Amino acid sequence: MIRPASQFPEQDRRPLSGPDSAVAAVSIRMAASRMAAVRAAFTLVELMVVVVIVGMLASAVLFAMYGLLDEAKGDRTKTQIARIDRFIMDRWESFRTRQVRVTLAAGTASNPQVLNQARLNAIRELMRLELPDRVTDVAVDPVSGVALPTLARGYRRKCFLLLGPDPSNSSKPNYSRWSTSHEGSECLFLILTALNEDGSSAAADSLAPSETGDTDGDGMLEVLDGWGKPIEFIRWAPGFFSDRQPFGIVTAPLPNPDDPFDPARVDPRWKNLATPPGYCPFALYPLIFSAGPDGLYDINTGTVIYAATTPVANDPYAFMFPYVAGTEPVGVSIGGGSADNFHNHWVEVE
Ligand SMILES: [Ca+2]
Ligand SMILES: [Ca+2]
Ligand SMILES: [Ca+2]
Repeated sequence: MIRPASQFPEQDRRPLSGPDSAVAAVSIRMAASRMAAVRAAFTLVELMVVVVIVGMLASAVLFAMYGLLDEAKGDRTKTQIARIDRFIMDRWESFRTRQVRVTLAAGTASNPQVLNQARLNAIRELMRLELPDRVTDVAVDPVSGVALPTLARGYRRKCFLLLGPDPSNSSKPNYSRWSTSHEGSECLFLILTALNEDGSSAAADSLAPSETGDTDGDGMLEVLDGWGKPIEFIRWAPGFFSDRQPFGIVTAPLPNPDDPFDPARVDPRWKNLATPPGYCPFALYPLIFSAGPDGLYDINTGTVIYAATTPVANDPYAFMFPYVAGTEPVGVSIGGGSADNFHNHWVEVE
């Protein structure tokens, strides 16, 4: 219990004076000084703790924001790929029922086998020309006897606008300016921005300005993912194993699905299954892929010139088997960087 000052004895309430008061003053100053020193040290520690905590919080927030940003880029890329996949697959499906006019060489017997082979060759050539994935698919004329299709003529006109005329042939685009880096994405841009016969654009309306750019500076535009890297395109990727192409190399006709464009099984490999390196021509689906968060593709896009492949021109399975160093099949993974890629063989179409 605290007593009021009036309850203390008289001598206790008298003010200090003389030597007593000087000693008391010094004691009070020393105590205050000690208190101040203690207080100063405490403030510094406090400050350091606060700095550390703020630093940790800032890192955590930045890390979380970076993760969210990366996730948003991934989501945008998946949506883009799903959208492009729908467009490309519609066109791909149309080749099943595509009418083609084939011209047999003089003196060739016209039997079903020959006609089916001629039709398959023509369909594959039209796929190369209308779904190009490399410079030579656009630049090299048909070799199977089909006429250059309207879409391919449109691609060449756009190349002419973007690349200018060839110095040695002013009616042709200057393909020497078109670098092979990101050529799949550059072809994808041509496909998506092609005009239909009625003048409407095919898929360009759904491409935002931020989705296109020329990252390699060759004049040809690419389709860009959420990270600003080109989304690549491979029309035939026999080396790519996925949900859509699960079996890869097989030497028995089943259970993998056949090439849907060759129902009569006229591809030369069907005659040679028992003899290595025989294998079944299996269904191939266009591959549309982003490098993903790590920016690495690690997918072999090859150096195939399809108009000159064997055993037949425009062979979708070029270099498939046996594997030869330097000519691995198109679509095969060539490094761990392919693991985080986004692509249309697994992306859920929403
Ligand atoms: Ca290029
Ligand atoms: Ca380019
Ligand atoms: Ca990657």
